[in-house]
Amino acid sequence: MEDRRPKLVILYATQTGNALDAAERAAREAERRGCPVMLLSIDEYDVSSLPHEDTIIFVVSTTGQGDTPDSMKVFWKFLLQRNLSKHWLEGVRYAVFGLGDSGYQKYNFVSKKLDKRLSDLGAMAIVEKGLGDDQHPSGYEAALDPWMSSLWSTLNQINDKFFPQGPDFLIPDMKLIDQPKIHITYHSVDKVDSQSSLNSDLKWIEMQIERARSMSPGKFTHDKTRPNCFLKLIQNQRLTRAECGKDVRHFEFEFVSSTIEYKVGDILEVLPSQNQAAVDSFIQRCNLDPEAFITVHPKEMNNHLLHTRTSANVPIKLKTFVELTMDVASAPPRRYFFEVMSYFATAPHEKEKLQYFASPEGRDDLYQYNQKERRSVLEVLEDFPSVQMPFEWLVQLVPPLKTRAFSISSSPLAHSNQVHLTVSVVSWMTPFKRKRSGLCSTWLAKLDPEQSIYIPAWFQKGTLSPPPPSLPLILIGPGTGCAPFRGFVEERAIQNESSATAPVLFFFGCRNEDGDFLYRDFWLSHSQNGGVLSEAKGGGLFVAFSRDQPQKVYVQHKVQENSRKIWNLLTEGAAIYIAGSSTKMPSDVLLAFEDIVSKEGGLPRESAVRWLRTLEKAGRYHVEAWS
Ligand code: 2AM
Repeated sequence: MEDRRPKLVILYATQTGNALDAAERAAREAERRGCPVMLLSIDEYDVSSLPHEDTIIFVVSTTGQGDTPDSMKVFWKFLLQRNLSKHWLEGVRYAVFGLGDSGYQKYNFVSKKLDKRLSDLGAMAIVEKGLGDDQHPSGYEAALDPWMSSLWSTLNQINDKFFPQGPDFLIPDMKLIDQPKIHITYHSVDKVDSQSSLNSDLKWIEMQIERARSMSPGKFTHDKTRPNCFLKLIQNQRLTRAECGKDVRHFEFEFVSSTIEYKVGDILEVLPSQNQAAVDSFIQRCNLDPEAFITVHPKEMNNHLLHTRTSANVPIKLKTFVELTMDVASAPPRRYFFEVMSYFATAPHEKEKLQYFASPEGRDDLYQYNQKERRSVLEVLEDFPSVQMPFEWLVQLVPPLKTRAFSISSSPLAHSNQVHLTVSVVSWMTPFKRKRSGLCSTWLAKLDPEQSIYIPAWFQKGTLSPPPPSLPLILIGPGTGCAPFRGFVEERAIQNESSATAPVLFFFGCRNEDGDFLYRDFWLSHSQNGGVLSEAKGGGLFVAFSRDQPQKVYVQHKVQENSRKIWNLLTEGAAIYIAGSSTKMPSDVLLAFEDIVSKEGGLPRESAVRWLRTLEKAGRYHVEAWS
């Protein structure tokens, strides 16, 4: 018999995976209420079919400085077309949930503008848009839970066929719906051994690159000039003194295979390796056979969500699969992991605790236990010893091992066969004083160039587009924010050998002159003897040492002190580039520029704000911030 129930279409646009998690949760909750769901990444949806939808749910995140995720760009461009009539989406019902960070100026910008545009095109919002906030003590889920419950009851009012047994009815036995979506085949060792080449490390790493590539579909496909590659580490040098409390490293890598083209301001993504002991403990804890040969596939071939959990078509050792694809000792698992664990717990008190964690009432406690304390999968499993999860579930739910992105700090003109990174080795204390450290930076910092280490990596276009030599530059890069500007200055210095280049002002900030003045000699040498940052060339180097005196001095203070110089350069057509690891820094620096434009340009504040916005639209105000 034909299923006449309406199907709920859920589209998500994600950059880091959080919007995907939220969308998957909404899909699961709808399915458990008996409603069929079609869950798609927004770039897999044909936007021209929007007017034919009945009800459509959007879960979208805002990235960087108010940007749409990469996967949403085509969809958004289509929706912005001027020739779409204001009746185009009449009769279509929709709901929007946004994920953002209120620490940023353009908080949840994408969900807000999507909501407005859908409504301008005649669609009708069925619930008020939900705004998830990373800054909330229990994360975006604090807003997701109430938004979803109002969504279910509204959908039920609109059409009671959505939920045949009402919005509060849940299919009781999760097994009815929740079967792992992964299939694992175990291969006999004899057969595998005959294909000896499969055992080579290189094959495994290639597979891993393919896996990471599939994690961001579209990102890699068309850009032939920035291929993925292996890099050989040739230098690992600490740039900071131990007393300053920071460990920032300079890494140099050599291209192994072909020459690779990249540009200053580009990004390098690096795939970290996991701690062997942690991988072994995980395998032991889960009673797995590390030597078994497996292939892993999603049960539904077109389930792209699970591509990240798929092995190549060749059998791979279980241990290698875990090591290369499953983040067992660094990333905290999602809420759904706890829910599935509760199903497999055999000790009653563990089951009860896990069920509480997975319930709306337990959400805040789970957030503290899991996200704030950054408990890894391995630690969580050790806390609940009665849980024995089948490997299929683990493969599906353990967070995938992800690549990490860094701003490139070299110019290809200065180092034809190399790429350099400037990396802060991340470590912090959780509220319960547990020391945590960043997986990739800690791993990189321990690598020894003598040991001929090859790492899988690939190049991405950065948001800081490379400036032509004739463009005057105002660069603001405190801390590791100086990374791309080291590349800019190296490049300018070489260009300057053949013909005169436009002036460059560079503002750097660090804690102490003696402690963490990154690349001190480099900047100083370029600011002397007619270098590109020298006064003789119309340039300048300005450094704010925040902790060398009782009151804080930051880059924005140095910017303000040089307001006349900056204004003159801006009127000559200069571009502003800002990079750094602080959430607040870019907005504080923007305020300083507003002051300058207002003061030196004699403009009221609002006009100064507009002036800078025009600068941004003209491609002369760039920001790259990371946390
Ligand atoms: P602090 O750690 O002493 O506060 C690089 O991290 C430099 O950026 C440090 O000197 C740091 O100072 C400074 N910094 C921290 N917050 C900032 C902000 N909002 N604006 C500009 N610089 C900031």
